[in-house]
Amino acid sequence: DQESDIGRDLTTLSRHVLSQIGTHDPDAYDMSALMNRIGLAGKMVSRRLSRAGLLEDALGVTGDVNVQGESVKKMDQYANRIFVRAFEQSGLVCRLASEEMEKPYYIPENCPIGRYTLLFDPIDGSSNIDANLAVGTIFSVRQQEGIDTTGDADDLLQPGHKQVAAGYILYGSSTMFVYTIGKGVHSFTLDPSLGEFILSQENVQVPESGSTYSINEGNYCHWEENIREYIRHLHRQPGYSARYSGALVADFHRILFQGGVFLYPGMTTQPEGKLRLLYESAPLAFLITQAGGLATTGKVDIMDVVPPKLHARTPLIVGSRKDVELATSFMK
Ligand code: P6P
Repeated sequence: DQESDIGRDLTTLSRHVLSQIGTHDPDAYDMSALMNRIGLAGKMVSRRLSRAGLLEDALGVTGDVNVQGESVKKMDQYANRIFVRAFEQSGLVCRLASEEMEKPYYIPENCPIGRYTLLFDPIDGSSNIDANLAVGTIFSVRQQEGIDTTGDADDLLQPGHKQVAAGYILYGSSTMFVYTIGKGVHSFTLDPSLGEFILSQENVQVPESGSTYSINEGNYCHWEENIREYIRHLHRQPGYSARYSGALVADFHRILFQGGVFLYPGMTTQPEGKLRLLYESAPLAFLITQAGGLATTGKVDIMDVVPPKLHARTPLIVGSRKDVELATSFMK
């Protein structure tokens, strides 16, 4: 009815963050403004993605190779630039660390103690863009604990428990914003007619088990025997389906809402796995933990892992508690 429509459309992202923290807390306005700024950057990325096929310079690669040795997609570079520019005049974020930048980007005028560091993967799964498949942005927020004089961001080499906020934006059939500040997981849907992320579900809880598993079976020949044994075990279970999109955010989002398990394990060719700890696995581990699920390396909780360097990789098993426990039991 009219009243509930009005109530719903007024529950925007920034208002929800304020209500989560409480306006008595001075940090409430900063965190609300920070989330809103991330939302603005996400809306700009979403707008460009929705018209990518019509633009001269949105699809394809730039010709550069990033610090990861991966070819840079034009949208990776565009999205990274949007996040950097969005926070330059914000007064909120002192430093940005991104998959697309070898060193963090500092905004000195924003760097009094107690400001935030934003760690992010601007476009996760960017190889999907040219095929018009879902991609996402993943972000993690940590307290800026001091001025990092060496520029090596050594103060960021701390476990995922130090995160103050985490979330992602999923550019799918709709554009969704999912976040946690440690008080549950909440999802928002972009209403293009309003240009606002409107609350679509509060306190999302991941089902304690699911019927899908998500892993790149093309890597079978590189898996350790324990992973092969686990997957063969799943193949013998009736009713299990494989779902793998090539974009971590899309696979994670399906699991968050429908249950299941995603794995990018260490392999004989790459024992530390492929996914990054600080701005891919740790934020998703914060989210899944808040939603009642689990995220491990196969040995320990992702949130306990201390990265040796900024762009450290980690094996990742994430999803429904029972499914992750079963998978992890094969890793011992
Ligand atoms: P593979 C995308 O490059 C990404 O970082 C994740 O989004 C995705 O889950 C994974 O890598 C896909 O990697 O090796 O299966 O193509």
